Amino acid sequence: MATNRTFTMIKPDAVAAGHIGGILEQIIKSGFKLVAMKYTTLSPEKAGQFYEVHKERPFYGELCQFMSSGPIVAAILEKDNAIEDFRKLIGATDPAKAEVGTIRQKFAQSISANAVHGSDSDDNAKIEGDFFFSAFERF
Ligand code: YYY
Ligand code: MG
Repeated sequence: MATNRTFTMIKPDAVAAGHIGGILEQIIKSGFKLVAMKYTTLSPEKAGQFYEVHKERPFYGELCQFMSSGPIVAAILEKDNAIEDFRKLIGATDPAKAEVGTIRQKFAQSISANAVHGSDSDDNAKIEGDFFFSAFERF
């Protein structure tokens, strides 16, 4: 069954570049409601667990190192058609290929330092939200 929630992170590159406010503003103005949010860090081990599905891919080591290089913002978001609409809002993985006006086109630096995460399915949104938030930390 399709749910109306997705999970996002503002990644270390965008936090370091001062884009938390700009990115959250665009997310909220696009109709997403905050269900849960925290400013936190990922250890390399935690990043490795979060991105376990990518462990055979060549960029996995670099990805885990990057994701643990500085603070992040993790959040659960709610909107009708959340997964698809949020993927559209953030744009392609590679910001050079992202549509004009998308969050990655505006705020990302490269395919690896690409400003934001967005879940790719309802199942993963649930798994990823549960990775960061306990039941009493969300609405
Ligand atoms: O879902 P999305 O973040 O758009 O891309 P994925 O294919 O799931 O890859 C996860 C993450 O890995 C991506 O956001 C940046 C990094 N990455 C990379 O560093 N180099 C690649 N060629 C592909 C992905
Ligand atoms: Mg993905």
